[in-house]
Amino acid sequence: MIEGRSLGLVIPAHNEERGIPEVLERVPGSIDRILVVDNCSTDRTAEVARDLGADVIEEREKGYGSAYMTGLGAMDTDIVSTADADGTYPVDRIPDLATILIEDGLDFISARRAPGDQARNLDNMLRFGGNAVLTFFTVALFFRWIRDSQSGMWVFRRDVLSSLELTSRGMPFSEEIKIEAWRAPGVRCREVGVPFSYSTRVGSAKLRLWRDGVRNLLFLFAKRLRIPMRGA
Ligand SMILES: Nc1nc2c(ncn2[C@@H]2O[C@H](COP(=O)(O)OP(=O)(O)O)[C@@H](O)[C@H]2O)c(=O)[nH]1
Ligand SMILES: [Mg+2]
Repeated sequence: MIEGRSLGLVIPAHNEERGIPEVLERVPGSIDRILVVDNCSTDRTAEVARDLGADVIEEREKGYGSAYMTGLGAMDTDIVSTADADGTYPVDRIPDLATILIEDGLDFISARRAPGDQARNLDNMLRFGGNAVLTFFTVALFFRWIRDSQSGMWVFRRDVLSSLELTSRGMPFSEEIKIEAWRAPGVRCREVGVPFSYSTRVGSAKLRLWRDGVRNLLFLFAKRLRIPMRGA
């Protein structure tokens, strides 16, 4: 509970038996409910999550957005937060973000990732470059001042979901939820910086850099032009 409001955390997970403990062990006590969405895992993700006290639901349609649509729909707390199942996001900061949400009268916060001690390898540079390109086009196409369009950590009032038109079932879900929140009438949004490091990821990345990067970019144009994009 934060200031009398219940607080939940939704975590999409595809084969993250190693990442789940990294996340769940750092979840602060003020988070009332943790919901792991097991998305077609072939490892012990669900079992590990249950053993650590999380509720687990299954989503059989594979995809980051599919997992979130199911998980967000099943969450019942006043305030909802999200994070990857890989240990990269500082879940210990969620209560602070929820406090800002309540005290500043906001509806939606997206955590802006401030890079920490990042290893300078090609993979990380491509991620930063890709994120910069996608964020540039998000701002250019939708005229909303967002600086980290690909962040997967959000803290928001659950009732804003009904104002958002979410169509993506894949990785573009992350940019889409921000675009929708930022342009929904009456929904007050803010980005708040959090420490972040890709290098802390446990287990293999599920994102495929080039394929998902290009898809996320095409999705922005398709959404801007209101053309439904298959497989997004
Ligand atoms: N890419 C992807 N991630 C999924 C899927 N289902 C659940 N996830 C989870 O979504 C999160 C994001 O994936 P990740 O590889 O960390 O992407 P990145 O943080 O952008 O590098 C992880 O917790 C995954 O386990 C899926 O079908 N595809
Ligand atoms: Mg991740």
